Amino acid sequence: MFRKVLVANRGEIALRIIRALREMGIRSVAVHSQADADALHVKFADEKVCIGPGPSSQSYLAVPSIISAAEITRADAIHPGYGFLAEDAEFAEVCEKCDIRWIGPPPSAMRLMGDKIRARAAMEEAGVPVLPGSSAISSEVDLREAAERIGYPIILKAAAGGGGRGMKIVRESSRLVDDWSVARAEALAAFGNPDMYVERYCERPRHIEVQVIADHHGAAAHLGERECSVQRRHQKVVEEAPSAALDEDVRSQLTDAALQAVRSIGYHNLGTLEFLLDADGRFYFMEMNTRLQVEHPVTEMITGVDLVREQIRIAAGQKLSFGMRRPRGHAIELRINAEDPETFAPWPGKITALNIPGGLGVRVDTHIYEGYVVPPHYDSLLAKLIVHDSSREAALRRARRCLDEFVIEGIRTNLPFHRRIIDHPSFQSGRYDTGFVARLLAGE
Ligand code: MV4
Repeated sequence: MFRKVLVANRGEIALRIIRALREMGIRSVAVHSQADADALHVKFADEKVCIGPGPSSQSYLAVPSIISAAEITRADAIHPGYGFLAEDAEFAEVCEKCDIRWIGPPPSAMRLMGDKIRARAAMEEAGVPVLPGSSAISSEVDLREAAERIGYPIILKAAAGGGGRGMKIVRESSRLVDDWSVARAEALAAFGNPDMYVERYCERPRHIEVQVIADHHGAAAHLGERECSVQRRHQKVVEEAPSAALDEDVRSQLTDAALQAVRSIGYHNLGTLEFLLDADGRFYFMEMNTRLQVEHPVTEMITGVDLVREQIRIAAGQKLSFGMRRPRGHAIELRINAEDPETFAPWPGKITALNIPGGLGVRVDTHIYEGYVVPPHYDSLLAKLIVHDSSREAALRRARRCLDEFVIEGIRTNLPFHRRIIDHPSFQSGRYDTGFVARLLAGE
């Protein structure tokens, strides 16, 4: 097992990883920007290294500074968390070349899933359902042929896109070529890669993802699904497990497909397969995230598996510590952000008063404290409130109770927005899709 691990991240997830390391008897190294000198992840790590100024480009994304910090502190491995360098295959390779173990999947798998066209082909190869679509479109003739074959509406997607970036819906053939040109130019500007492909557009889908994990000894497992349809502009706001939209039959088809995918691409460590679920209950592969996800605690709450500990064990060459798990009860996660609850504008500043909810079945993953100053340089996630209870109804009541107890003063937060979501009849009933938040905001 590793003696010392460097955590290449900040905020709640850095703290989450440092906690796992401490429980495993592994020393932790925090890296931090000048803006994060007073951050909790720095306080709770065994060692700390300042790696640069506030902006992430000069700190949490600065590969040479992070590698130097690992070498100076003689860390055996790096855990990247989520965001920043977590899906950077090149960084993973640099780590391994410097004899620092990468706590994540093989760089080859990261690269495969980073190219949405190759990922789609690999899934089709593995027998995982994908929507009718194309490979890379290289000419107007290609484009027309694909669109006619698939039928409208279609969606144009960037090979280098993902997470909702670089997409365009086309509803009629008269818009096709113009939209493609614009999308292509946008993809080139945003990702340095103009490659596009086409899929049939699925209206009002649900976003359901499957947590998978595999060790280097041939063991692979899924840990059930997470329902992530409550999103605003491709940012998840609420996640829950299990999904209210799946019966046992579709659930087992979905998890079987995810597991089959993992085995077929030679994947190791933790990953998530994202699927669209259409109104008829059919599911289709969307993309695979080759990292620990923000919403991983939802799965931890219903399975009892410490996913970060498993990641570390797997990277150190150990076996999965569990067999297949029957999920228990229901978990809901609310992402609490420093933002205006009406306009969603980021709202950095000093937290002057704080009350964090607690009690049975309540978990709050956060790095904030009274007096903490939320810096302007990073994403607005302040805390994740995760509740667990025996049923969805009971978990909803617990979430509502915790929202009543949660007090954050001095800055604006989306706590009021969460109360609107939790109280909404569509959310209460479990019958919602990826258009739910937009309709809520439109007053429908
Ligand atoms: C789609 C789709 C409908 N049809 N693909 C958005 C994020 C990226 N992972 C892919 N996304 C979508 N792909 C086809 N063929 C609808 C979306 C989509 C979406 C997906 C999940 C969650 C929220 C969403 C919001 C808008 C669009």
